[in-house]
Amino acid sequence: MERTFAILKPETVSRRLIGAVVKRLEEAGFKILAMKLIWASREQAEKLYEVHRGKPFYPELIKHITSGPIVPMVLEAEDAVARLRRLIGATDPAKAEPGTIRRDYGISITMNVIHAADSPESFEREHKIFFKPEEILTY
Ligand code: FUP
Repeated sequence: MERTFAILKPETVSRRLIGAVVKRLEEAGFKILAMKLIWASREQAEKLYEVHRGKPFYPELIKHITSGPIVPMVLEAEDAVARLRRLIGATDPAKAEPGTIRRDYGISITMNVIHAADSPESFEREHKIFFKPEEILTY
């Protein structure tokens, strides 16, 4: 079993789509090992998006992810990283495959519903920004 990391973004929480998206994740076979509602600090946001620092869209990215509560989560499934990336679809909702979460609920490239780790290494780095080891439940 593999683990991955996801974040339901502020527009997903404010549009009351937490349940709809979590339902899609559960129906796809992902097991939730950790999940909470938090308001990310600027420090957490800058760590999460450190690879994008200096890019033209970086300020907007930081502003958006800290604009309201978010739901970070640790998920488990066979081949979890790749499977979640397929399930959410391309970064730009307009270019995402029909039936993907971003295609169905996305508003724009910044407001694209959900963040997901793009590799096992990203999972390792990213989930630690939001969770202590004891918050990840084994069951
Ligand atoms: P993804 O892994 O699919 O979330 O995409 P990236 O890591 O490439 O981008 C991270 C976030 O940056 C995206 F959620 C949206 C934002 N972004 C832009 O706003 N403009 C771009 O051109 C690329 C990314």
